[in-house]
Amino acid sequence: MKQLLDLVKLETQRQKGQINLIASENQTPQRILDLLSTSLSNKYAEGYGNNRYYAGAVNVSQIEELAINNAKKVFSDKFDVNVQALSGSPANLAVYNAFLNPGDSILSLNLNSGGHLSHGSSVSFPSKIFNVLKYGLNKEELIDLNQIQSVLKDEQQKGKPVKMLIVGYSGYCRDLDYKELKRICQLFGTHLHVDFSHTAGLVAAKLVNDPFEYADSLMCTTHKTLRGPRGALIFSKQGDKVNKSVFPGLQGGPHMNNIAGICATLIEAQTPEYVQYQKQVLENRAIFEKQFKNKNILFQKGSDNHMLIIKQLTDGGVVEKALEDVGIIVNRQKLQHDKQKPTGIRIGSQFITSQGYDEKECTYTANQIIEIIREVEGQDWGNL
Ligand code: DSN
Repeated sequence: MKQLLDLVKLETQRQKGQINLIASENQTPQRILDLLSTSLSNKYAEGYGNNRYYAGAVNVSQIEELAINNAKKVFSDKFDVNVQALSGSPANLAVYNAFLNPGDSILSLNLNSGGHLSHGSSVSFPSKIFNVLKYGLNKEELIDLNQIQSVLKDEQQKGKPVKMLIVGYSGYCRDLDYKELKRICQLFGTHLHVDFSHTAGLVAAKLVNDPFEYADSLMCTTHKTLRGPRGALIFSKQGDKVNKSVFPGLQGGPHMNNIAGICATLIEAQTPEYVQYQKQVLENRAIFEKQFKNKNILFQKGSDNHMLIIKQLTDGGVVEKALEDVGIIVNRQKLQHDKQKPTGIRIGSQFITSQGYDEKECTYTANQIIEIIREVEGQDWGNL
């Protein structure tokens, strides 16, 4: 036990002592983490509403209802909400299970363009069930709407229309034109599923485009920019279908302690302080962007969210390691034309913003990154 507790202590110290720029993590406030270790963790509550497979679920049922109501207040009251999915990948699987049949075609962003494994990558389970087609980025490094439209058209002409277009990303810095995506989907009768896991906090604070006006279904994880505990929210107009897909389709008992933490996060997301935090996330990203631009660091141009992607490295893995050696934590990122080694690194501003970083610290950190990249790549890198 001592070994275990020491390791937990070390991890807490690591998170405090290092500069964390992993774009998918956040420092969830202690007041919310405290809810994860309450008695709620002890309770089984398979089912929904007042219809549970176990007695004694009266309190946790009300907690779940509170979480659902607050998700509606933060995002949209026009959708049904499921708060039971354990995380992003199972939540996406639940959406596919609800709206697709085995063998159906889906179209999603390829991994090297910033897509996510759970959108049907060849190593994921959905790729065994569905016919997965991919789109990428155009020359301007933007999601290629023409390619999306032409794949949807080709497949329709072949007599096998694409059932679902998945948009959303893990490594992409620009906002999405949901209106145009919906227009394209409507031409081909394609379901538009939006995975806004990365930008959930920014959507909650209304600082990026609102996907709820146009999506048929949506999913977000709760632990990235949203700044909650691990979990996921699924939004749809056919809540019964999604609920059945999550339980009993794919999962057993919901993690009621996490649902309480998610509920607290959603309550906080309605406060001015939370909106200010999300604004600071964007301001801090802009500070990194300005420093990189001034020093000719090569990165995918323009960002509307918390992320930046540095590109044209010889090996993003080597830069990742060199940065870790000085206490800066990032992750290497495969980019569009990468065959073997990833030539990018991805950074995000949301974790350090939770730790109170502003202009001074971000400027200093950006310059440390620039220094390490030049040490690894040679002083002329980016100035060529
Ligand atoms: N692995 C996460 C990310 O880094 O974006 C998404 O699940």
